[in-house]
Amino acid sequence: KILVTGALGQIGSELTMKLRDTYGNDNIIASSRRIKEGHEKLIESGPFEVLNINDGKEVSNVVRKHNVNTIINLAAILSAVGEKDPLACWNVNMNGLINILEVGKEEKCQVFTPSSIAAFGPNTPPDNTPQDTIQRPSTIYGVTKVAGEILCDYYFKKFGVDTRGVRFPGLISYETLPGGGTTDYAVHIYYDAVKNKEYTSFIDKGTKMDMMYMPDALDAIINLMEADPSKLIHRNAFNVTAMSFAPEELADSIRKIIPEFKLKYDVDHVRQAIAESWPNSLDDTAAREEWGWNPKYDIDSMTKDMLEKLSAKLK
Ligand code: VAH
Repeated sequence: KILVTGALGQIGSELTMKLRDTYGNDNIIASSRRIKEGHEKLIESGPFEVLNINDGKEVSNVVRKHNVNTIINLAAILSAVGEKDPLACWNVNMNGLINILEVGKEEKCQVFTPSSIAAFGPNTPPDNTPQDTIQRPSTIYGVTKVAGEILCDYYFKKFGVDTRGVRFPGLISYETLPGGGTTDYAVHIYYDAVKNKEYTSFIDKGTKMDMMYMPDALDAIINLMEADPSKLIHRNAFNVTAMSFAPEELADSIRKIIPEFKLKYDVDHVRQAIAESWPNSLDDTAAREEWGWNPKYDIDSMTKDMLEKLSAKLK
């Protein structure tokens, strides 16, 4: 049985439905700190628990109640929101995580926790960033991602908990909006392209960041969790990426379908500074070699699918 925390978030809402399709509705327990409207179909399609991962007893109760043997811990506060409330970010991303790892140890669960390109900082080599390199992030979110990677490796080495993770780039999807990150511009641009044929970006021209379409992100989680552990040299966390672009390159891709699309800029200096502290492109060779990572979507196939799905959704 698989427990998904943060199951109503940008990744969790789609992962839960894909896992239910793959492994059967009753084998996937979705959980969230609170019920949010717009997720009725997910909540009704299988077991759902209101769960605050900062309450270790609650986590243990849910895991034992449902005989959970795999925990996918997606509950987190992201980069931009984290900078507004660093203590809340630390509390959810670290105190919540160690509760998950402690229960994983006690109940012998496999544990997946996503890291992020945010785990790198301004003095990390920015182009083709290596799997193993310096990690001195300059956001509290990034601090929790590096600390989380090291904590997950510790629980593997010290207690044998089967912990695994990937460093996600910006994730683009049309089901659930992202929860306050820096790469969110690459999602909002598509909504505005469909609604207004123009978008004002809070990230500046020329700012390259790694990105990935959600279907590839979901496959990454499932394929890593199903990978043969004897082949894993790394565990927390693998560089994974599918593409890297700056806002004007995304606008070019959109204009192949909406020729009159206009991109404007109104730079948000907080999120611009965060974006500039992150890599321009990642080297994901280790993920490809150790568990067969191989993304399917590039910028144009993602744009085609996003615009089709959003045109239907926003009609
Ligand atoms: C954020 N979407 O912007 C998240 C992610 C790599 C970016 O961690 O904070």
